[in-house]
Amino acid sequence: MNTKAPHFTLWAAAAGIVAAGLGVAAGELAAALLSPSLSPVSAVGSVVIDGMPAAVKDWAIGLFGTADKVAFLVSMAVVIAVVAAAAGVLELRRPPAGAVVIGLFGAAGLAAVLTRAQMSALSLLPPLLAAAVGILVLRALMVRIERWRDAATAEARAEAGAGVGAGVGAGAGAGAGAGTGQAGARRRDVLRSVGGGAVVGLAAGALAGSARGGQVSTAAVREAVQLPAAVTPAAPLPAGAELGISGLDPVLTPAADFYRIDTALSVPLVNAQQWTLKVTGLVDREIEIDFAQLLAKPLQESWITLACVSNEVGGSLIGNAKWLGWPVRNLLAEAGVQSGADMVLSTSQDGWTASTPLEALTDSRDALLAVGMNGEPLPLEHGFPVRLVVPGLYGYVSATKWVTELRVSRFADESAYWTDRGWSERGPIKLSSRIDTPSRGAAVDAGTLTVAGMAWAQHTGIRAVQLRVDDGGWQDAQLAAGISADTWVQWSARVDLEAGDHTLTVRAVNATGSEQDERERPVVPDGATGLHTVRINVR
Ligand SMILES: Nc1nc2c(c(=O)[nH]1)N[C@H]1C(S)=C(S)[C@@H](COP(=O)(O)O)O[C@H]1N2
Ligand SMILES: [Mo]
Repeated sequence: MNTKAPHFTLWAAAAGIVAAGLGVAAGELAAALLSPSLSPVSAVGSVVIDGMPAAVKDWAIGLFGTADKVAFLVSMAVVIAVVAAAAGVLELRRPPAGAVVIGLFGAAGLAAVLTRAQMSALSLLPPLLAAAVGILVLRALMVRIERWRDAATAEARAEAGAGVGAGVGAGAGAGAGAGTGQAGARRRDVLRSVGGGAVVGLAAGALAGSARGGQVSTAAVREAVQLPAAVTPAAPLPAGAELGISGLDPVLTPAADFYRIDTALSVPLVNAQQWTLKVTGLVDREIEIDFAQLLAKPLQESWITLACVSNEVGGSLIGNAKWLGWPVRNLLAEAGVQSGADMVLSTSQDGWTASTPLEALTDSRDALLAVGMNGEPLPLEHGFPVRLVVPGLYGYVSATKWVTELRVSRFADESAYWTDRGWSERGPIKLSSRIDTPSRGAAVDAGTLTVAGMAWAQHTGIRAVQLRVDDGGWQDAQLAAGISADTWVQWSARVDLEAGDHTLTVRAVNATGSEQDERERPVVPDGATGLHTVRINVR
C-alpha cells in the first residue's frame, strides 16, 4: 500500500471509549430526568467508596483533603476509559468479547443501584439503558471499522498482485483503483461516526449535568426558607476575638470555606417540605417532627467549632460557625428516654449513621438539631435542611447531615458507619493547636516576627498557648478573646529570630490545666496527637 497502514486498533479503542461514554451519558441523563439519586455513576462510586478499606479512604482524604471527590471522579473516568478502550480492541479482534465487557459494566451499575436505599423499578432503567446504548453503539461503530479494514485489505492485496504478476495486472489494477475510493469512503465513515458519537456523548453528558433538576429545585426550596430569629441568640462576637493577622484563619469560617467531609458522592437532596425526623428506639413515645414544626420551636444560636477526626496535626479539617437550631435534649425529653439507653444512633437520608453518647445530647452542652449556619439555611452540602452539631465531639460520631432519624439505643446493641470501620466508639475532640503563620518553609527577615494560629479544646476551653523556637524554652503566646469553650481561639506571639533555619513549635493547655499530648499518633482510631511544628528560614 502506498499510504500508511490505518490504525484500526486505535480506532477500535476510540470506538470503545465513545460507546462507553454514550452509554454512561444516556444512563446519567435518564437518572437526571427521573431522580438524581438514581445516577449509576454515583451508585457505583458510592459502593466503591463504601467498600474501600478504611486505610485507603484515610489516605485519600489525607492526600486530597476536600478535593477527594474530584480526585475520585477523575480516577473513575480514567478507569472507565481504559476498560472501554480495551473493550473496543477486544470487539474488533474477538467479537462479541467487547460487547460482553460493556454488558458487565452495565451489570455492575445495576448491582450498585440495587444496593442503594429507596429503590423502585424505575431505578433499573438508567443502568440498563446505559448498557444497551453502550453495546449498540459499540456494534455500530465496529461494523464500520471492519468494513474499512476489509476494503483496505482488499486494496492492499490487489496492489500487491499488480506489482508481482503482469499477467493479472490489468484486472487487479482496475480493482485497486476502485478499492482506493472505497477504503477512503469507509475511512471517512468511521471518522464521522466516531467523531459524531463523541460529540453527541459530550452533549448528552452536559445535558445530564445541567438537568440535575432535583439539585436545582432543592436549592430553590432552600432559597425560599425563612429562618426565624433565635429565641436565644448567640452572644455577639467579643471585641478582640478576631486578631486580623494576615495568614491567620478567620475566627468565623464562612460557609463557602468550611471543610466538607462525607461519604456522599452526590449531595443528598432533601426537600425541606417533605422532610421529617423520627425519634425511635428506647423511648416512651415515638415522635415525628417536620420542618415547619422544628422552625416553630424556640431556637437558639451557638458558636460551635466542628472538627474532623481525620484532621492531621496542623490540618485544616476544622471550622467555626454560628449554628441555629433546637437543642436535641428538648426533643429527646418530649420522646421520653427510657432507662438503659446510653447512645443515640442518628441516620441520614443516604443511610450514613453516627452513634453519639446519649449524655452528650442531654447534658448542659448545646447539642443542636441545626437548621442554620452563619445566618443562612444550611448549605446543601452541609446537611440541608437539618443536621446535628454536638460541641466537643468529632463529626464522625455526632454531626449527622441530612438527618432523618434518631434512634435511642445502646452502644452494646448497635454500631455506626465509621465505628464499623475501625474508628473508636467514642470521639471526643482532642486538645490541639496549630501555627497558621508563618507558613512552612517561609523565608522571613531577621528581627521580630509575629507568629499566630488557632487552638481548640471544644467544650473544655483553652487556658494558654505556648510557643517554642528550636529547642529553647516555652514562651506564653497572647490569647485572643475567646467566644466560648465550644469554639477555637486565635493566638499570637512575637519572637526575635536570628538568621538561619528555625523550627517553631506550638502547644496548648486546656481550661482544666492539661497540656496538649506531644506524642505523635495517627488520626486512626480517635484523632491525631502531637505538636505542630513549622520550619522557616530567617534571612
Ligand atoms: N450524612 C452524613 N453526615 C456526616 C458525614 C457523612 O459522611 N454523612 N460525615 C461526618 C463527618 S466525618 C464530619 S467531620 C462532619 C463534617 O461536616 P461538614 O462537611 O459540614 O464540615 O460531618 C459528619 N456528618
Ligand atoms: Mo470527619
